[in-house]
Amino acid sequence: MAEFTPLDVTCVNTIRTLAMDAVQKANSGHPGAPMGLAPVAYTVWNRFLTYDPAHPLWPNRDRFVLSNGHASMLLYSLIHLAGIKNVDEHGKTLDEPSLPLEQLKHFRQLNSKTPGHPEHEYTAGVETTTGPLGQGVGNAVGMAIAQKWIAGYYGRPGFEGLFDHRVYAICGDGCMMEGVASEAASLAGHLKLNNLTLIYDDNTITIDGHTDLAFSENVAARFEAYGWNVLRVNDGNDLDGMQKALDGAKKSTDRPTLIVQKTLIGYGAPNKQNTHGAHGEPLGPDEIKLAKKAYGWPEDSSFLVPDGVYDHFKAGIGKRGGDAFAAWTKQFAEYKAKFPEQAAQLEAIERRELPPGWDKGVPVFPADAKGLATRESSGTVINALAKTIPWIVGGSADLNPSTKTFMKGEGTFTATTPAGRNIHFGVREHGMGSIMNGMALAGLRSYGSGFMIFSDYGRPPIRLAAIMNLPVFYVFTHDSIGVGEDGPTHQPIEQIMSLRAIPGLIVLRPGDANEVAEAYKVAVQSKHAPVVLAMTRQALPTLDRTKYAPASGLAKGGYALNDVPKPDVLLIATGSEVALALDAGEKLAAEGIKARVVSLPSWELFDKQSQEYRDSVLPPSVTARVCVEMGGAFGWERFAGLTGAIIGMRSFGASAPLKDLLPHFGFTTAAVVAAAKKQVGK
Ligand SMILES: Cc1ncc(C[n+]2csc(CCOP(=O)(O)OP(=O)(O)O)c2C)c(N)n1
Ligand SMILES: [Mg+2]
Repeated sequence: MAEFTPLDVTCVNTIRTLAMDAVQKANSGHPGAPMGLAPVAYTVWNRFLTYDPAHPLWPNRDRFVLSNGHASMLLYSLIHLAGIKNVDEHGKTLDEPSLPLEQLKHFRQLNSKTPGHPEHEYTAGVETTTGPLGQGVGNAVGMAIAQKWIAGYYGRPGFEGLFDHRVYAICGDGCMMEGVASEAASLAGHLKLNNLTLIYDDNTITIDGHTDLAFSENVAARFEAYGWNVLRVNDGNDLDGMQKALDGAKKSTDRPTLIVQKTLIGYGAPNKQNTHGAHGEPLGPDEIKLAKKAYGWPEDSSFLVPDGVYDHFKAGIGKRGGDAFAAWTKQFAEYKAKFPEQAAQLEAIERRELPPGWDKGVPVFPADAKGLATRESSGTVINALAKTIPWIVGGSADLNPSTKTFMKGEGTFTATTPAGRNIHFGVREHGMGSIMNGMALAGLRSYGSGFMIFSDYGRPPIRLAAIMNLPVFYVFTHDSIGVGEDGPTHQPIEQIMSLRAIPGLIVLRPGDANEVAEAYKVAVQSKHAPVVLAMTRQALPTLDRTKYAPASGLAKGGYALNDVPKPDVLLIATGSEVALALDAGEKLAAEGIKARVVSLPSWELFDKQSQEYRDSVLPPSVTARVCVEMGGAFGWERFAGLTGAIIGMRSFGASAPLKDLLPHFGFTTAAVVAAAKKQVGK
């Protein structure tokens, strides 16, 4: 092993001082963790990470995840020193640095490329958006799963080197306390993801003070119990020890590795190191001077990168990554010649495109008054798409028999069958979402399913998928009090509306089997937005589309189902309530009241249409309106207006057969008819 030299230590101290100086200049941020973690992060980057700074989106690059995102200056310093190139919004690499020194000087400022917490797609070199503690651990597990799957599915003898990257992640005490990290780590151990190395910054300090205030478990023993290979480095400056541990991680054949890395938060700052005072505020000019003195650094310097540092990164990560990229490019050309179809698919994955003919198997469902649950038609559609889009990979949080999202004949992803496309996430909604994000960051069309009520258990990664513009999709079934006997704990009320409140997330609540098919088309064609598909437990009629407008109207978010040019009243419904509204519309027609029935499966897609289109569907002059959705009424004022009626839920549900719940909570044709008549003054 190559000896560490004083230049290596200079590189480490450059990372430390850049972090200190940037936080001080911004007068905001977290200097302590970067100062403690600089040696191990440096060792990972300059000695292990196979990453070509000139090609930041190279698919076989090793991934580096900073789960303790508050330590963002650690990552920004590394991106700067490694000379990672910038990437434009189309994924084209530019001949300019991602983070010139100037950007470090604008840490945390408006429009700088160095926001408070790392933001994926915003700063080249940032693999995932972190800050909500624990998420990075889940993302890293997802990336490790994606690597295994891609190698399993696309790997061919002699071409193993095309798909052999590793995932490195750093996390802190906070991540280790968060449940999401435990969920993901438990699954990672079960799946024997030996391509994953997690470095735990065991500095025993969090915001409130010493971890003994709230955290006294043996983390190493916990991870051993999860089935991880656990290694320890007891000194935060022991570069040789780090190198040994990281080598050990690479040698693990059947387990992911946790390196329990002891560090001192704020290392070198004499009055603040090893205290929570170093966590989340600038050190102050005096303390910075003292720390620089301790490093043997010019005390009055600021943003100093000593001679030789850039070159040392060039000779380390730059050379290793550049050579690997060149070898990979050559080998990929050979692969492409031998396996053109697979190579084309891999290229489509990178561009988030779909294969030709992806929609040819999507079924059209015949009209059927008895109909079927949308979770059932959903199962049919996802299975059709699974045949044409091989990189749809996902599963449920232990609810396959209920959510119907198992892809038949596509195998199960396990340590020994890594080409399997069904993932058993276990009862881990939060971990599932975080893992899905990691998989999507690697280009896979990841999905997860569960009960709508438990979307709350996995909400943080849904929000992060929206922040990162990741096209994951969720299939949340049992989407209303239609759940029936399971009662209020299982009946979603506010969930659908609260998902609509997440910016950028597309929520779709299809009203019959053909709207389900159209909803899936939207979901898989989405390139930059996550999608939630809300599906019923109970059967819904499949509408006769010779009588009503085609289901393709779903893509516009909302459309008129019946042809009523000058309506007296608008009946606006989603999902299972569309049939109810149509029924009410017919009763009203018999009484001479012209009701236009509008299916509004997606507020977000409807919002994207022109004012003209929206007004044509919901004419502003028609203020007599009834909105019907078997979810929380809160928010429907937006379409009902000040005087319209809202038939929704204003309490929790109840445990009873659905046939009794519907009249009890007012979801009947008679109730809709009565509300509409009141609206038109009859
Ligand atoms: C889910 C979540 N909860 C709370 C926070 C606020 N927060 C940021 S850092 C931190 C303490 C983290 O401690 P640790 O990971 O040990 O970081 P260190 O102090 O060692 O840098 C907290 C509570 C957060 N970012 N995410
Ligand atoms: Mg800590």
